Amino acid sequence: MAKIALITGATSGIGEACAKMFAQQGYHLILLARREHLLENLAQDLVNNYGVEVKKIQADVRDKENINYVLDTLTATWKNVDVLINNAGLSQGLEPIQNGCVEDWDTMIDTNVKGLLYVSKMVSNWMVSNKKGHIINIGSIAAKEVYANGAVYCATKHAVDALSKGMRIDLLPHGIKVTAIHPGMVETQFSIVRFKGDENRAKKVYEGFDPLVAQDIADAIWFAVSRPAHVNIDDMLIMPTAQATATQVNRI
Ligand code: NDP
Ligand code: 8X3
Repeated sequence: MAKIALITGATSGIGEACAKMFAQQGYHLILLARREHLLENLAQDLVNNYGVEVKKIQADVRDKENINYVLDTLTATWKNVDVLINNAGLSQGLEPIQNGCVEDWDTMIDTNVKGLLYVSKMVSNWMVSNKKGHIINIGSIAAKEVYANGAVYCATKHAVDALSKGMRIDLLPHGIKVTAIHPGMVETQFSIVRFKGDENRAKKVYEGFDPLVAQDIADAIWFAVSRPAHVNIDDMLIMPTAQATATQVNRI
């Protein structure tokens, strides 16, 4: 029977690259995100090109009741999830703490921390019952370092780092793997979202060097998932060659 991966934030960037990678490997997929037309297009593409089954869930990870409902009402077959990729996340704004927008803080904390928890609670219970599973949490270099004007985003990713360690301890008796993947700068829609649609400002973030691309992160995730049963990759920090720290980038 084919394995199943549930990917949050599957409609662009790292999540979309993971969906394609896992489909190539023959996984059936549960794809969760808010933008329905992108989910629909991606699902069609994966079904047509890889012959896998795809369950689309149009949902916002911040909506606790709805997340519980849409996941709980999946059939027993779809609840047989082998791999959960907690990828849905975002940054909003880039300001010093005293000028920060409280609504942006709520959005980041509710999505990156609470949303990840809501999905993880449901799926980890299935994994415990099924006596198998692998949870991949997408952290960031911002989980390891703090940079100017990014305190709240960095705090949410530090939380993902702590949650990954805690999940690994709590799920240890159940044989469930937990891996944290921490990328440096990846050119996706991330900066467009951070700068609220200002594409010119977003483009400048990646000028003068080769940033990571989403496929680089999907490759790393697949490496972690494809290790033998007795091996777990706890934590991986993946940077562009031209990036030494969160803020030091060798631009030409
Ligand atoms: P993108 O903006 O390209 O993708 C983000 C994805 O998350 C989209 O599919 C979006 O879908 C989904 N998403 C956002 N909010 C929600 C929500 N409330 N509910 C459900 N889905 C949501 O960015 P990336 O691919 O770069 O980001 C993926 C992850 O990687 C994030 O956790 C990010 O913090 C992390 N990361 C990114 C780095 C980078 O430099 N790009 C570096 C390090 C980590 P939709 O809008 O359809 O809901
Ligand atoms: C996203 C990348 O550079 O803003 O986690 O920390 S960065």
